[in-house]
Amino acid sequence: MRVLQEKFADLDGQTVTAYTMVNDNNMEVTSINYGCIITKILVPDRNGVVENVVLGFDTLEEYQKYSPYFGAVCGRHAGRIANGEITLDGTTYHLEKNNNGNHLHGGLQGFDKVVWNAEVREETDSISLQFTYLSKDGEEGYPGNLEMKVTYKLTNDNELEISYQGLSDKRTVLNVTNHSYFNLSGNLKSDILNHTLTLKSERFLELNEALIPTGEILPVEDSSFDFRTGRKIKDGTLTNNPQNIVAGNGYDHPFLLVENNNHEINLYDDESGRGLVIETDQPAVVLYTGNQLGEDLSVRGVTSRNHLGLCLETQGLPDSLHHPHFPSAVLEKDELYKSVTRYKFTN
Ligand code: FUC
Repeated sequence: MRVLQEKFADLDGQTVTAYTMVNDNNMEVTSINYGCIITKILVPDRNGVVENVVLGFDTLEEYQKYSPYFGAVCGRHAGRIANGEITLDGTTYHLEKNNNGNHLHGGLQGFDKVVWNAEVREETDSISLQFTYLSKDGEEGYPGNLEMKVTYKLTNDNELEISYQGLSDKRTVLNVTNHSYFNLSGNLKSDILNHTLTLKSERFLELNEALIPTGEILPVEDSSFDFRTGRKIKDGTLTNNPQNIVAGNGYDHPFLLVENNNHEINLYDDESGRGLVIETDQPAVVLYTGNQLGEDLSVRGVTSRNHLGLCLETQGLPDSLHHPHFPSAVLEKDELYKSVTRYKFTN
């Protein structure tokens, strides 16, 4: 196993480096210390052909100007917060409103748009990259100096493990995720509509027109949201279920997981034979099927289009401070936030 390092860009006197972790099966994960962005994941198909299975760019400018959070770590709070307002202990904090009057994915300059420190760690059975970042009190409106640590670890089982840690000197909120857009066809040969998703989830959050949770938790039974025995993503584009329509023809919904760390999220592409099993300790996964990708981006030479990639964002429930019956995103002063999600690729 090895790690290759290459200069990716210069940014305000800082160097952005691309780190490529390579395992003994020639699986590769490349990430940069800007936004902890995963720019590439190369994995074999059923015939051993190694290709890229995530959406990404080759230049920093594209990530800065156009990226819909490709591969990035989102925080401090992934997902939307209505009106960008949170109230903690009687004080209302006004967060950056960067999405139609609401707060999304940490604001204008969230974790996805800052330079992190990076350190390479080589162990016997794995290699890892450890990214650290100090988010200052008041950044994007959030209270507390927050010390963040994100670790990407690659093993010889073709598993990428992402672990998050956070520690704040004030009571605050924290809900982080990775926003990779997967496309298992390899090098974007097809879109993701024929991918099959199996999810251990019985309930999902209803969204309003602004894609903010209404507070209602709906059963998946007898609907295009029932992925329990496997369902193609295209089902969500062929139905007139109002929740698929509100999402822009597809899915953009948090699903509550009934199990953790037990093959709860399973994505499969029959054409290439590639599979992805995601296990997490988080209560939910947001399935976003790239409904807003549009046709304005060139993704390594491929013109973007809706449903070119899909995100499986393991996290807590969005907007939980406005819905007391949701698990809370509050992080107590000096309490260590810890979370792990593992992505295992099969072929
Ligand atoms: C996802 C979605 C959004 C948004 C964005 C790029 O997480 O929830 O609707 O478009 O990412």
